[in-house]
Amino acid sequence: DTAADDALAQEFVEFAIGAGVLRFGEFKTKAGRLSPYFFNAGLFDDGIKLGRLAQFYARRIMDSGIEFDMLFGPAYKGIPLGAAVAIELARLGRNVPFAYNRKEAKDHGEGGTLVGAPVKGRVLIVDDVISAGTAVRESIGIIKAAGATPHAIAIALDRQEKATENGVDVAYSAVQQVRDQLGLQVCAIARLADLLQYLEQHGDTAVQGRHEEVLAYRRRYG
Ligand code: OMP
Repeated sequence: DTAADDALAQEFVEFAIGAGVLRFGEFKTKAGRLSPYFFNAGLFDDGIKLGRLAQFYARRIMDSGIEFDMLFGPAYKGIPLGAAVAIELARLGRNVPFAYNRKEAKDHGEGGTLVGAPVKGRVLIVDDVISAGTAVRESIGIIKAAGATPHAIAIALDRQEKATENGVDVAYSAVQQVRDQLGLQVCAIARLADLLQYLEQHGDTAVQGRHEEVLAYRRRYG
């Protein structure tokens, strides 16, 4: 990690907490883990917040040096994310095709489950969060079925948790699995480690006491 990476991650954590997107309490994750924090990307819910979010993604994507031919936003949360990132990348001079999927196949009109640009070449998935790695495996399946190459994934938050296989926790992290077994590059705006750093340094504020809870969660599922 470079210092510049770190500064962007800290800025992002502050933005997400300030926007009420990153919250503390008791939440059940998709993998059934009881988490003291939750990141709800659906709460980037106005033009300024979405635009700022897209700037964070675009900077991370450009700085990562990942090569890709198009963007794919998986339904539902990835659709506005992918669209916002496509607009921001174009604003920065990199206009790339964008596609997304429907959850239900349409039997009239254009038909099928894919919408937008033809899904081909090296695809960069734009999604919200990786926890145990189920969602990303679904996206990979959709892209492969379309005959394209799932090449990389950009997410806002890497929760740095153990992957699951058939519902059972395994020894390696979900992101390690995506990188090493599925062969995708991963770029995250922030990771659990960045959240922990933020909580440690802002223990006298509205996030007082959260550091210990999140640390305990990492000990169990990280
Ligand atoms: P995995 O499929 O386990 O990697 O979980 C990722 C998905 O969980 C995301 O795409 C979200 O739908 C959801 N999620 C969040 O949005 N924010 C969180 O902080 C945690 C989760 C989660 O359920 O694990």
